[in-house]
Amino acid sequence: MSSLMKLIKYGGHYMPNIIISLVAMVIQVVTGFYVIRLMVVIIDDALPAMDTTLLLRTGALMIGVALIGLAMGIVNNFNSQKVAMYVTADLRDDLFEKIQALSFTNIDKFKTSRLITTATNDVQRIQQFFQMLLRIIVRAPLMFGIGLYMAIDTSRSLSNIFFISLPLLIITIVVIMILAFPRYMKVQKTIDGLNRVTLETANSPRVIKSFVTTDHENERFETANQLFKNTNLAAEKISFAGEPIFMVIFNATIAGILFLGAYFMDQGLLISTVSGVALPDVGLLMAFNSYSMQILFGLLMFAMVMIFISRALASANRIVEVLEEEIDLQDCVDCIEQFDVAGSITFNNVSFAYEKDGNRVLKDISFDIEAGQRVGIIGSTGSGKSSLIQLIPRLYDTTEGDVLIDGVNVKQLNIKALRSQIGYVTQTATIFSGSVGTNLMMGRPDASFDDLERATKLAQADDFILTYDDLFNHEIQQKGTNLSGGQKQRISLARAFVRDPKILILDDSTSAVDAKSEEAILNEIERLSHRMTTIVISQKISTIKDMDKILVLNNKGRIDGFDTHENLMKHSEVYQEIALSQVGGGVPSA
Ligand code: DUT
Ligand code: MG
Repeated sequence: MSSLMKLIKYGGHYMPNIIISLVAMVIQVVTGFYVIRLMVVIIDDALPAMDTTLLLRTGALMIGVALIGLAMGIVNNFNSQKVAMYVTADLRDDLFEKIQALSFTNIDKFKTSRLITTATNDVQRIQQFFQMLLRIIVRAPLMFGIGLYMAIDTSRSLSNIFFISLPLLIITIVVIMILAFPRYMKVQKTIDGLNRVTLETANSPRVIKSFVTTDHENERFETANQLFKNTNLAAEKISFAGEPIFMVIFNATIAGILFLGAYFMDQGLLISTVSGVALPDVGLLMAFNSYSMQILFGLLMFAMVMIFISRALASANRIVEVLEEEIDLQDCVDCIEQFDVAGSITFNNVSFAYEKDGNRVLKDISFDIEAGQRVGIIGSTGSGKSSLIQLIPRLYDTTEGDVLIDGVNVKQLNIKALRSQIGYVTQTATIFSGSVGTNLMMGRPDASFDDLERATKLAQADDFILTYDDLFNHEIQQKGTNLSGGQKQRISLARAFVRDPKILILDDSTSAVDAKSEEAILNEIERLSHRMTTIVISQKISTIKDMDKILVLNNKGRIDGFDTHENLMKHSEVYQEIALSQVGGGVPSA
């Protein structure tokens, strides 16, 4: 419940609308009761006495009051919709901001599909909740309270019927709540599953089609879909089952009132005297019946609110969980805000695991890279190369040991300032929809045309970009589907060059580039080496053998050697093995 209260606080910014909405609602409820009173006047006074003037006057008043009620209903509705929309828009903004701030470890924990469900579906539920809340929350207790008071005031003896029907109704509501809540919680979880499959399928249509695993994907989706359907059905069944039970009690109460009323009249009770003639007090019975309806509708609305609350509660918990997730990779409090990286990198006994208490991917890694050095990293797949370099821009924190840049622990450096001086080209080239230019300028938002041109040349991307009629304005489709693998790699390389980084990290970033372009890129890096430190991960010895030093990782996450190509060929078994397997792959004998 506390998580829902936290979200309700979002309404605070829209107090005027909330107040207008609530006041309108109170007026609407009061007009409803006033109409009943007027009806009693017509039945008990105007009709028996054949008083046409009173009849017309009261009738006109009834219409007027009913219209005011209607207008107030519209005002209430409009304002509650507005508040619900605004509140959830704010909520979505906050969620998005938080998701962006989450570290990789946080995201690994939540999973992308879960975050998507929360930012869309869960927020939708909260929107529905707000709409309901402002329309019903005050109306239900008002209708119930005033109705009960008026009914007892009208006839104490008839009111006895409530001793039976109200407890029954309240028990029904409570049972529905208890049964529905855990089920709705489960429904949200199955939506995650559905999103996960959809996301994966939509993300890799080519792999699925070429491996002809469409059937398998369909099956996976079918399973997730069935699970969602069944869980949803189980939850809705509770609401559906509750409704008829509720209606039976509701109708039985009305029937009971009429039956009791007729019985009392038969017994000579409920009689009023008009102009000396004793008549059954039909007006009183009708009024009592109308008040009862208000009481029952009040309860019915309350039951509906409860169902919406139980749904919203599940979503609210999930939203607040994300909003309050402690970002495990925080900027330090007294960190160095402004600094110019020179480019030396030190690892001191670094160990790293992706999950707390998880398997160590890197173990006791120590090495020094001087500013301006070019360092290659090699090791078999899964040896931890990508994991290692992600610790430099502090995308993850070490589990043990420290990473230092220019002798300062990266944890003491302002994250934004640190990352802005590092050019990191990820293993899979990531391209965003937009233009070539917008992609490149992610490297540096204030880059000039010349900067873009220079970076493009360094990355050997000029040969295709400069052939576009619209140059940097050339459109790129989502995920760069209109580019080849090598083109994507070169654009992401250029994006890192635009930044003019002090530390350049290439994670197997030339794997899809032709040999000639790769050589040209490596030559450019060598030419620029006085300006920056470069780390190049590669599976190929030919790519890194001319580097100043090469770091070799074995398949246990430890360093097997950190030396020049020549020395490694003599002393590192792992390196020798890799070299041997690549003979003929462009490696001259050592
Ligand atoms: N790993 C995780 N979670 C991740 C990424 C990797 O658990 O988010 C594991 C997989 C592997 C180990 O860490 O067992 C090292 O992975 P890494 O990607 O660092 O290996 P690599 O040397 O870069 O392999 P490749 O040459 O295939 O890129
Ligand atoms: Mg890798």
